[in-house]
Amino acid sequence: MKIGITCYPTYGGSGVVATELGIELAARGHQVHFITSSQPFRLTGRETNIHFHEVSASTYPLFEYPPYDLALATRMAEVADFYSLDLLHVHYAIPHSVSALLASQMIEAHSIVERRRRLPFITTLHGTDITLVGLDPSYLPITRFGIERSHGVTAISSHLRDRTREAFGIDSEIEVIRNFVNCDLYAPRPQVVSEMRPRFAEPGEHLFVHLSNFRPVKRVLDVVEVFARVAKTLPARLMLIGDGPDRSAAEHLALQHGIQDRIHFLGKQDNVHDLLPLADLMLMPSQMESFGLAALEAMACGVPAIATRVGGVPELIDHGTNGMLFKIGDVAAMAEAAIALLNDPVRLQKMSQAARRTAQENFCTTRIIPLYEAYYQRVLDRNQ
Ligand code: GMT
Repeated sequence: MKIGITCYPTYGGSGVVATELGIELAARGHQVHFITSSQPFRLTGRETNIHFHEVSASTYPLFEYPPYDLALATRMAEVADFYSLDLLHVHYAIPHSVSALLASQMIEAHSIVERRRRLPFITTLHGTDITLVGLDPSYLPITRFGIERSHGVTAISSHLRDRTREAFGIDSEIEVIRNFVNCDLYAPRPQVVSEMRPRFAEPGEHLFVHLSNFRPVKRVLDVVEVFARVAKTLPARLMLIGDGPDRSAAEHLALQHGIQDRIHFLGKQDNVHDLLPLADLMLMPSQMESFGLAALEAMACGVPAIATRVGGVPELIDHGTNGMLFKIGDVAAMAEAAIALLNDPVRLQKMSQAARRTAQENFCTTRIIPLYEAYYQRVLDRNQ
C-alpha cells in the first residue's frame, strides 16, 4: 500500500507512535510518505520505502497566524496525487483530520492524475485531542466533524474510545488498536546496562526513570516528590528524560529538597531504548494517560512502572503483577511502594519479568502492526 502519514513530528507520544508505525510499515514493504511540518525526530532519513514531505505555511503580512491547516491539506492532496497514495493516516485529530478531509475532497473533485478518485483517510485518536484540547468549545464542533467524516477511526485504548463516544456523542465505529513497542529494540540489555549504568548510579544505588514532555498533565513535580521521599530512605538516583514547561519548576523543587545532585536532567533524548533498561523503576504519576506509551517502552525493557490509575493505564498495568497503580497525587503511597519493592529484590525481579512478558505478549509490533494493515484494507475495501 501507499500510505500518507501526518503527525506532530516533535516529542509527543502521538508523533512517536506515528513514526514507529511508518517505520514498521515500510519494513513490511509498504510505501510510506510522512507529510509533516518537519522530519519526525525518530527518523534518520535513510530508511528504505520512507519519503518525507515538509509542509511549510507561508506567511503574509495580512495573516496574523500562518494557515498551517490549509498548507497541510494542500500538501496532502499534492502528495496523494503525485504518488497515487491509497490512503492518508493522520495522528491526533486536531487539526489533522480536518486537513485530511479537505485533501480527500480536493482529490475527489480535482485529481490531476485520475478523475474523481477516492482518497480515504483514517484518524487515530491519541488522548489530549479528545480529553483536553478537543473539549475546548472553540475546537469541539470541528473535532467532532473531522472524526465523523473520517473513513476510519482508531483509538489507542478502550478508555479513549469510550471517552470519545461520551464526550462527542459519536456512535460510529471506533476501532481500538493499542499502542505498540518494538520488543527487539526495547529490551532488557545487560551489556548496555553494565556499560552505561555506572554513568548514572553508583554500585548499590537504585535508579529511577521518568520520560515525558514535562507538561502539567504529566505531574513531573510528583515525580520529584516521590523520589525525594525515596532518597531519604535509600541510596537512589533519578533520570529525567524529556523537556517542557514544567522543567524549571521540577529543578526548583529538587533544589528545595536538596536532592539536585541525585537527579540527572537529561533533556530530550533520541535513543531512549538505551536509557530505559538502565533503571530499576519508572515513575509515571500522570493526571491523565489515554494509554501511557512511556510505561510500555519501559516495561518492554523489563522496568516496571509506578503509575496512576487513570485513563487507559489499567489496560496496560495490572496492579501488583507487572507494575503498581495509585491515586493521582498520592506521592506518599507511591514512595512507600517503591521503597518496599526495592527492598524486596525477588519481588522486583518477578515484576520486571511480568512487565517484559506483558509487552511481548500483547503489545509487540509483530502483534499490533498487522491489525493496522488489516484495518487499512477494510477501509479501502469499503471506499472503492
Ligand atoms: O501527552 C503526551 O505525551 C502526548 C500525547 C500526544 O498525543 O502526543 O500523548 C498521548 O498519546 C500517547 C501515544 O498514543 C499516549 O501514550 C498518551 O497516553 C497520550 N497522553 C495523554 O492521554 C495525556
